[in-house]
Amino acid sequence: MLRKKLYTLVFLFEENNVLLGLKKRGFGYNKWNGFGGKIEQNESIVEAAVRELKEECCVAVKHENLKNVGRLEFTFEGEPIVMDVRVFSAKVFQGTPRETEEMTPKWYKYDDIPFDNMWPDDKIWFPYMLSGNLFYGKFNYRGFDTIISYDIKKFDSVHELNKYNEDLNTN
Ligand code: 6U4
Repeated sequence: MLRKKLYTLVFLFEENNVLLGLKKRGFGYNKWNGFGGKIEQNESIVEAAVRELKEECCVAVKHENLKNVGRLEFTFEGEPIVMDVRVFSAKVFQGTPRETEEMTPKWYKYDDIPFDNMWPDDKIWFPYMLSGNLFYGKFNYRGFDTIISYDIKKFDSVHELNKYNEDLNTN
C-alpha cells in the first residue's frame, strides 16, 4: 500500500520574474525550486505554505494571497510513499527574499529558468504554471534523475482542480 505524504511548494511572482531558491541541504540539494516542505501536525496546508516560505526566504504572505495553482504527485520506484505536493503562487507578499540556512533565493526571468539544474519534472509542468493554467501532474521516478512515466492534466477552473484537492484546507 502506498502512503501519501503532503508537501507545499510556493512560487512568488513579480513583473515576469519568478523567485526560485537553490536548496542548500536535504531533499533536492543543489536544485533550484520553489519554497516549501512537509505539513506539520495541527497545521493546514495553507498554514504550512506560509510558514515554509517565511522560514526558507524570510518573505511573509497572507493566506488570501496564496493561489492554489496545481498538484504534483511523485512516486519513486521501490518506495512505498507518494509525495503529494500542493503548488501555490503569490503576487502579493511582504519583505525582500533573503538567504537562509536552507535556500539561496534568486529572481529569474521566464526565459532564463535554469531547468537543467532543477527537478526533471519542472520543465514539464512549469509552462502550465507560467501561462496561468491549473495542473495536476503525476510523475513516476527511477532514482532522482529519470522519469519513467508521467501524466499531466490541465484544468480551467479552481473548482475543477479542487475536486482533486478534496482535502485542501484553506483556513
Ligand atoms: P526538512 O526536514 O525541514 O529539511 P522540509 O523543508 O519540511 O524538510 P523538504 O525540504 O524535504 O521538506 O520538502 C521538499 C520540497 O521539495 C517540497 O517543497 C516539495 C518539493 N519537491 C519534492 N520533489 C519535487 C519534485 N520532483 N519536483 C519539484 N518539487 C519537488 O518541483
